[in-house]
This record gives sequence, C-alpha cells and structure tokens, in this order.
Amino acid sequence: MADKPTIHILGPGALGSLWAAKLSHDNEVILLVKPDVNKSLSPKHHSFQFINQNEATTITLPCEGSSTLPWEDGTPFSLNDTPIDTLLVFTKSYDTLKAVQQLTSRIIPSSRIVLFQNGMGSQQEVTQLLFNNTVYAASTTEGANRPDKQTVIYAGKGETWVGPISNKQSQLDAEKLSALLSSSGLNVSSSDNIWEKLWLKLAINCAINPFTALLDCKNGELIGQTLFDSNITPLCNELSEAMLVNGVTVSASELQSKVIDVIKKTHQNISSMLQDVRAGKQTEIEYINGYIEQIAQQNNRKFPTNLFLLEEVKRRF
Ligand code: KPL
Repeated sequence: MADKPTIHILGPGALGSLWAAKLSHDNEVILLVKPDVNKSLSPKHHSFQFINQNEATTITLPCEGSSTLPWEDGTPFSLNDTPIDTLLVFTKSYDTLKAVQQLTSRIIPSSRIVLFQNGMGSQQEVTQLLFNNTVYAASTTEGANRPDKQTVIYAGKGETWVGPISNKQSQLDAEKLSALLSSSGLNVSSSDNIWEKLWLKLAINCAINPFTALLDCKNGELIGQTLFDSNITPLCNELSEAMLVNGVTVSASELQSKVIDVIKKTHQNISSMLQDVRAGKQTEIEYINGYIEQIAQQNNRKFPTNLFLLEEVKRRF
C-alpha cells in the first residue's frame, strides 16, 4: 500500500485546525506549533474537539516545533530536521515571514509551500525568501472559529482557490496540489490567476474590516452608519485605481456592489479585524489598508480615504 502523503500545518489556529482535521482522514498531518502552545500537554501531540454541524469529534495530531525556542517549561526543543514535503501556512500575515524563516533548514527545493494569509505583502515576502521553491497562495471563504485552544468550530462552508505565485511549477504540479487539498473533502479549485483572487479579497477586506473595527459592529451592521455610508464610494474608487495599477480591472461601482454583497452574505460575521481588536491582538491592518497605502506611495498617488482608515485603526488599536 502506498504511504499517505505527509502535510505539515504551520499556525494551527481556527482555519489551520479546520484543514488539519479535514485532511487527516486521508493524509499524515503534522502540526507545527510554537513551544508554548501545548505547555500542559505532551509536546508530541495536540488534541482538540472539532465541531461540525453540532457533531463533536476528538482529533489528535502529532506536533513538531515550529521554532528553535525551548518549550515553556524550559525543555529544549530539538527542531526536527527531516525535510518538509507540503507546508500549509496559516499564521497571521505579520508573523508569516519569521515563522517560515524558522523552518528554512527543513525546506528543500522540492518542498511546496501554500500560503493562506489575509491581505497582501506576506506572499511577496515569502516568495523572496524561498526563491528556489514552489510557492502557492490560497484564497478561501471557509469559516472557522476557535473559542478556546481545545475547540474548533466549523462555522460556514466556503470555497478555496489555490494557484502558483512563484515561477517554479508546472500546471501539472498545481493540479496535483489542488487534488491533495481536495482530499480534505473541502471545495478546492486550482486557479491560474490567484493574484486576481487575492486582490479582490484584499479590496473587500479593505472595505469591510477597518469599518467594523472602528464601529465595533458585525459586518451586517455597517450599512446605514454614517462612517461607512459616507466613505464607501470614495474608498471603492481608490481601491479600483490601486487594483488597476496592479493589472486587475474591476470598476469602482462593480467593487462596491461586491462589497455590499459580501456584507449581506456575512451579515452575522464578526470580521477578523474586529475579532483581533476584541481579543487585544495586533490587527492585520498593515497588510490590508497599509498595503494599499504602499501602492499609493510607490506610484505617486493619493488614496486619502484609505489612508484615513489606516491611520484611525492604527491610532485606536
Ligand atoms: O474575510 C473577511 C474577514 O473578516 O477578514 C470578511 C470577508 C470581511 C468576512 O468577515
């Protein structure tokens, strides 16, 4: 019998754990964790309750260290040095480069890396670091949350697109990867223009996340609030211009309709940025509206509405 493929998962938060649980049926899944994640458990395994449509399953997966730091109890962590075949990365965008850098001794030219980060900027940082590797990005609308470290709730079925962002792979490699990810049972398609998907997701995040953080409200509660109503049209104009500079053509009015559509479809959601604010965590604003401000500066343009939102979020949180 052929060996099961081995998949390493870096950053097993809500989404990482969802993929880990789903992929573990047909694959050997190994979690890469920071030494302090399992302080009260054996560092060799991590268990969590996976709740899917009110049905709870206990998932226990092997762990390896994702960094050279010792475990919290002081036990030195010998970073396993066996090469990684497939690495799925679910860290926050601002942690991604550092987290991947910690693993470079295990990344060999045939390792494939799949980035699931929000926003834009971390993908470029990783492709520059791993210029010899096959790097892919994924854009997903799957919903999961983790009320505590031992519980993961599969909150909403979505879709995932995956495609190459470095120049090293063939179409066949991309299809093989998509088949591997589909073994999770989740809805996965390969995309030959993943940048376009990432740009659209970025623009939608720019137009929803900072407002929800500033207004402390669910996505569905944005429409009708002055801050949102008076800024959404100029913001969509700026985002459409930033996309055009990067070769993605979506008119401002088309973008605004897409934003309103996502708000309606996710009306009960607490955006990822508001979740971070409420949890007292760093937000991903620098990789969302901050990335658009970088585009403005690099191209001698002014995106004042975007800059206002960026500065307000940075000032308040
Ligand atoms: O992706 C999202 C996020 O919260 O980051 C949206 C689309 C805004 C849905 O909540």
